[in-house]
Amino acid sequence: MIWNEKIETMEPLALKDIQSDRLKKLVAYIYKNCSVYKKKFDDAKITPDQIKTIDDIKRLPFTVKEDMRDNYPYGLFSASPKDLVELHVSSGTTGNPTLVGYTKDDIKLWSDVMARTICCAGAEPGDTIQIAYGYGLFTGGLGFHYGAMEMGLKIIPTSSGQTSRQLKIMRDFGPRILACTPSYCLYMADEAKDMGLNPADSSWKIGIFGAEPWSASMRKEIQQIWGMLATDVYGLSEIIGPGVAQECKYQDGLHIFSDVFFPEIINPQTGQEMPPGKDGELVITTLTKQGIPLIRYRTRDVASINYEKCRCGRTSPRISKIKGRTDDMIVVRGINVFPSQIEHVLLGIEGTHPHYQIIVDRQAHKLDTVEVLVEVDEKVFSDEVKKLHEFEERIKMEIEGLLSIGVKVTLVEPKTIQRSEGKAKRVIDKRIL
Ligand code: DLL
Repeated sequence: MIWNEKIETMEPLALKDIQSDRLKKLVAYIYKNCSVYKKKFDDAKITPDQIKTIDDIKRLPFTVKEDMRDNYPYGLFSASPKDLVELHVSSGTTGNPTLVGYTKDDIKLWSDVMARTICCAGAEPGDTIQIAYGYGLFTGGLGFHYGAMEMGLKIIPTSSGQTSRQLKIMRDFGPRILACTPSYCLYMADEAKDMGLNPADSSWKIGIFGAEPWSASMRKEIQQIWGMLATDVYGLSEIIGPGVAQECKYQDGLHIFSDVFFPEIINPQTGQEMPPGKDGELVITTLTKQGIPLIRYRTRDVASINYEKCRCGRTSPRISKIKGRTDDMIVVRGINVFPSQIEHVLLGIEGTHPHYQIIVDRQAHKLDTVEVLVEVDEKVFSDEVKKLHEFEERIKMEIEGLLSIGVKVTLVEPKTIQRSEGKAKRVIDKRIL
C-alpha cells in the first residue's frame, strides 16, 4: 500500500511543478519573516522574485548547523514562537544547543510523511507497532507515534530501554512492526535468548531501523535472527526528525519525500551538484515547513541519488544508505556526538589536558561502547588510587550529563596519547558499519 498515492507516484514533470510552486512560496515567506535569511539573501544579491522554478534553487545560499546555533533560540525561525506547539532540543557542543520547533501544520506534515514512511516499510492499517525509539527530546519516538496515529495503527509506545519488558510486550501483544535503532534490535536478540525466547518465533515481521549508520551485514543478521524484513529509515531533527526517506520492501535505496524535502547531492568541497549515482553530501530544502524552514541545509551525510522509478510504483527519487559524514560527528546508539563536546567538558576540569581519544566499539553487533582516554597532569596521576578513581568518575558524570549516553573514562599518563602533526585523531571507530 502507498500512503499518499497521488504524490508518491506522481509523474516527475508534475512533481517538478509542485516543487517549483512551493519553492517560490517558501522563499517569499522566509524573506519576509526571518531577518537572518533576509540578510543571507541580500548578501548573495538574491531577491525572491528571481526564483521562478525549482532549478533556481542552485542560486540560493546554503544553510549550516552553525546558523541554527548562532541564532539560538529563535533567530532562524520564520514563525513566531507563539505559533509553535512542540520543541525538541539537542545537547550543545561548546555553545548553544540545536532547537527545532513545529507549528500545528508542521506536526500535520510530520504525521503525513511518517505515515508514508511506515506504510513504505510495509505496514498495513490494522497492524500493531511497537515504538522503541526514545520519546522525549529525541525526535524518533514522537515522529513514529504521529505517523502511526495518522495511519490508525495500534501503538505500543515502549520507548527505548527496559529490554526484558520490550520482549514480554512483544510476546503478549504480537506487534507485527518494530521501530528502533538497528543496534538495539540486535541487542534485544541476545536478551531474548537469555530469557529463553527464540527470536525466530517473534511476532515482529517488519523492522523500521535508523537514526544511526548500519551495514548490509547487520541487516542480514537482523533478518536471519528475527525472521523479519529490516528496512532503513533516514531523517534528522533539523529537517523534521524521522520521515525524510524510507526503504520499501525492495530495499533498493530510500524513497525521499521530495515534494516536501527537496534533495540535492553536492561535492562538499566545491558545492557543485554531483551526477546521479555518485557520492556526495546530501543537501535538503524543506519546501513546506513553517516553524523553521531551511534552505539548502547541509546535512553532512554522504549518499548518492537515483531518479529511476522503483518497482514498488513510487516515482520519488531514492537516496543510497548513508555512507559516512563530511564532518567528525559520530552516532552512538542513535545519539549524535561531536568530539568537541567532550573537549569542552575536559577544558572545564582542572588537571586534565585537551589530549583525549574517543574509542567507539560494537562487540558482535551489541550496543555501541564509548571509552574516553584522558591525559591528566603528573600531579593527578601521582595521587592515590581512590582519588584517581573519583576524578575519573567526575569526568564520566560530566560527559554523561552533556551527552546523555554512558561512557567509560580511563585516565592515562601525560604524553601517552599519540600526537599528530596534522588534524588530531580524536576518534577511533572500531565498529564495522
Ligand atoms: O536520528 C532522526 C531519526 C529518528 C531518524 C529515528 C531515523 C529514525 P538526529 O538525532 O538529528 O535525528 O540525527 C540525525 O543521524 O544526520 C545521520 O547522520 C544519522 N542518521 C539518521 N538516520 C540514519 C540512517 C534522527 N538511517 C543524524 N542511516 C543524521 C545512517 C542515520 N545514519
